Amino acid sequence: CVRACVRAYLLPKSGAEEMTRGFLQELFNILLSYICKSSQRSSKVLDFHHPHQLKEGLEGFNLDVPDQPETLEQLLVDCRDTLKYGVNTGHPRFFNQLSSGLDVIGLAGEWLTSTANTNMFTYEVSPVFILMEEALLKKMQQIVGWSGDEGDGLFCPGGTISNLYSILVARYYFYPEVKTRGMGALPQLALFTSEHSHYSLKKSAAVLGMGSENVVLVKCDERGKMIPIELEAAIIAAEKKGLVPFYVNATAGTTVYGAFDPINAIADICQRRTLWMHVDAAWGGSLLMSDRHKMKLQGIGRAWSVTWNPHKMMGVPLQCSVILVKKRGLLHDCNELGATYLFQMDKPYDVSYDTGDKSIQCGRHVDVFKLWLMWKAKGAQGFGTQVNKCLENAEYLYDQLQKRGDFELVFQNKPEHSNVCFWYIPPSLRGLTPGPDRDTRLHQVAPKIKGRMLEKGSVMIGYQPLGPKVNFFRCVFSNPATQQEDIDFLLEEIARLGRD
Ligand code: ABU
Repeated sequence: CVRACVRAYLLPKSGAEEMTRGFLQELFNILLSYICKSSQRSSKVLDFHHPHQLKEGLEGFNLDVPDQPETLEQLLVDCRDTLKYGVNTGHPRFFNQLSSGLDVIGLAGEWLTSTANTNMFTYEVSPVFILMEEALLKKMQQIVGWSGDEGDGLFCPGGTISNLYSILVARYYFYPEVKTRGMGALPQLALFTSEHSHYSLKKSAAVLGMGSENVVLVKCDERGKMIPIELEAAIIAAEKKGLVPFYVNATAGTTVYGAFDPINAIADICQRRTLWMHVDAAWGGSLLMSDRHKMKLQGIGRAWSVTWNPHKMMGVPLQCSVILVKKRGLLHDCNELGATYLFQMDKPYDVSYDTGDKSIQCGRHVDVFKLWLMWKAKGAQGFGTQVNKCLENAEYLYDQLQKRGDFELVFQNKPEHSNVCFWYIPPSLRGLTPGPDRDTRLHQVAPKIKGRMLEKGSVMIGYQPLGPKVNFFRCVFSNPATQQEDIDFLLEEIARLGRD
């Protein structure tokens, strides 16, 4: 029926149930075959094309939108092509990003969320999801180590926005007048974060009108951890320049090295100086689910706010990020504007459940349900097992790299998170004396291999330079489908693609 119908009608047109069922069934078959293929090692991670090739319309895949409606059959072809030319981030050999994998329960949650198609601003339109958000936030606050009478939070569109919230509420906590009078009423503020921390801290300071240059990047040790005495020195130096320090971010799981800042030592400094203490655990927060690894975040309960992204190692479909704020009511007071068309105070229920005014958004996507459903399916224990598996994979890769003569580790220490950073040394560079000439040539190796990797589509891993270190690969594990055979394949494939 779907094939025969041109300009077919779907629900809500009356009598269109059959047509709707047929269309969605066909779509479901496309999705199901993609899902089944996505974990098969024989399938490619990606079928790469340059932007101009995709724009030219490969095999009739047309990115332009028409004036006249197309057939349902064509829409299904478009859906198939969209998946075909995309990247299979659920593939066990996709190591490119901190978020990967394809969790079937999470996916079911996302489907239900879209079907419900509602908005998180008020209890009246999202009664169940609002209460789920409350329950999950409470659970996560408890895991962080906050007591039952403290803690607030929100699900946010990504870790950058969660970090932005932390700065927003910190500034409001010390200077509530900023809400009405703006930055002109405030002294020149300074924020502190490590040189390995995520760029969202600087971006947020720029967005909030505080200036990215007023984010002081504190020196790290060789392993990428913030050095507490350098923090103290940086605070004193900023004060001498006339700036007013108010906020410190400690990173639990840096993006490239996967390093954990010494949270307790940083918290001591913040406590002594009455500075807002945030922990960006966007990447490392998942380790709190593992009895084996949670001690790496020791002291996180002392933070005044925490970012935690379940869409990373907990495998929740994008996006699922949380900002937790210890002081209750602060998010609301900071952001509340009381739009009377939404947040009427005389509604027939407890309006404290209209949580929308805690947010800087008006419309807010339901990100909680997929996490809630996955938590039901796995239990906290299941997430812990998942995290342990990812970290075992990282240790396995680290061990293999140590054994091989054609790779070099960027730093020698065992991985603390699932990040493993390394160079591939092609035959022509082996035995060369370290120095600028070797560095210049080594810098070109990872991008060259990456180019060949994309063309072949067999595996995907990212690279970057960092400080004085020339381009190196960063492998990260967050997909529970990845096995040791995939790690062996990765190294062999890099060696194959990296031949001079
Ligand atoms: N900080 C967002 C994720 C970055 C990454 O996947 O590499």
